[in-house]
Amino acid sequence: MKFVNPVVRGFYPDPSVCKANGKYYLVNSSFQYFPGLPIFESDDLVNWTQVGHCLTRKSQLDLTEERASGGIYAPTIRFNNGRFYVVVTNTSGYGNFYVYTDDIYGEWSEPVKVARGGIDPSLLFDTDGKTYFISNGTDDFGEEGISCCEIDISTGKLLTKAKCISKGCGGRYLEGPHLYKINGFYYLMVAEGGTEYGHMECILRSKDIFGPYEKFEKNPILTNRNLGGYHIQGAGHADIVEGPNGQWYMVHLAFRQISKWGQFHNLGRETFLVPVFWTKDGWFTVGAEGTSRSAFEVNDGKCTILPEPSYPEYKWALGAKSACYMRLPDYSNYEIKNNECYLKGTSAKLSSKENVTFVGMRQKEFTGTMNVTVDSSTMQEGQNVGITAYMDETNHYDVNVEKNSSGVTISGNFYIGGKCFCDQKISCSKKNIELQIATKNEGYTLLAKDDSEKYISLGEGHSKYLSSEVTEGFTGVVLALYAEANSSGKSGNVKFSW
Ligand code: 6LW
Repeated sequence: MKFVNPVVRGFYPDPSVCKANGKYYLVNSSFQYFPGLPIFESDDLVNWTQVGHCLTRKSQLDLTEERASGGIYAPTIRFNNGRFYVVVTNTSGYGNFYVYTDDIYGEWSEPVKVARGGIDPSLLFDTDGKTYFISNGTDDFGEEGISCCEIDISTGKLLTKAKCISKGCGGRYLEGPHLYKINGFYYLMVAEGGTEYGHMECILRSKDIFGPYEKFEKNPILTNRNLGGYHIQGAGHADIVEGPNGQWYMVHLAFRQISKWGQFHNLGRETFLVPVFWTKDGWFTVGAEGTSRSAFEVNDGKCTILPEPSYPEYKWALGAKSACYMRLPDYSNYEIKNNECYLKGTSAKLSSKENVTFVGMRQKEFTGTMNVTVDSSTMQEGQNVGITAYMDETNHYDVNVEKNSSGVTISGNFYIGGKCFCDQKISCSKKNIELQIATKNEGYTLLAKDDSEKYISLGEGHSKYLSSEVTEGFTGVVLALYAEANSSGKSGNVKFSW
């Protein structure tokens, strides 16, 4: 099998994978975006199609006023007795819970709460019918590490005290634990080192679920931290599964730097794939000597690093399943059709923690364009709408259209650290206003057509100011449409097309 990484591109972090009915299912974290927890399906672990989301209703997920990178953290997906389970933490107070479904293409259950702390929960359905819940954090005796307890999967009730089963392998930020039972051993896989440049994945095992766990002498089994001048960094937070033809694979998160030496990433953490190789004594190693690469060939239990692939151009087009909204959207403000949509603005602003009218897609590649036309005749005077390369509420680059009595004013607004920089504004009296965001590895250019039908640059902004290294947090850039109401709270049903 030959493949190119990332296998799921753009901000799709914290991957977890399971096998069911001959197919593979993947879930990612989603933070302040709605719906929560995107779900993908694949036949081969390489080509993934989104089938839906787990959290699609307010009763499952209320992200009102949620800060950027708050909300829904790392999930785990498992399949047991014909039922899919996804367990996750809502960090905005609700804590750990799981949802389940018997139909992966349908709706998921209401949340079932698990009264345990920590983040990054995972489930193990043991061969004797018991279900174990693990997460990082403190156990019932005050000990820090990975804690484990038995739960009743029909109610979420705790059946035993939670006990610390491991303190990991010495790295900071012990997280992302998963337990597997394979050939009589309990394997505990954990991420350590933090989700930045020191990230890694380690493995331990025991004959008893509550330990003691023995560490593999070749830990970490995955890290890219020693690859200088290599653009894929931050590899860790992984899950393993037996792939087609009995070859095992690991999905993990990593990020692509904006360049070989530019230690910034604005596309967020993405989903990567590496092969897993079992050793004779029942441990395993992964990837190319424990590293993740942009292209692999896996053959006969060995892997070869393939030459660096060229990354495709990204052409923005809003897709129904991959569309992401902000916090808790009021869907009555949105009407999305094939190549157009109608958005109604409210008093909520883009640069706030409110439920602004906003719909977008993750930026999946460094280079590409987003071309959108706004019908100014559908706007109310004084209202602002536009397109944005959005990292969080204080860091985003927008082509903003404000309607006035004689037409519109279009400006290139660069919000960095909550301050707005605007280099260029143009006036336009046309009905159809054409806007563009052009992206390259190192920068974004904001453009619009003036009355002479030429694209005018409204300024350039560096990608690094929209990177996680600068803005902090766990998300990546989302390329979106937005609409705000005017100061009297009025908005048209503003038509956008692309
Ligand atoms: C995730 C955890 C982490 O739950 O970041 O730094 C959190 N590591 O594993 C959000 O992705």
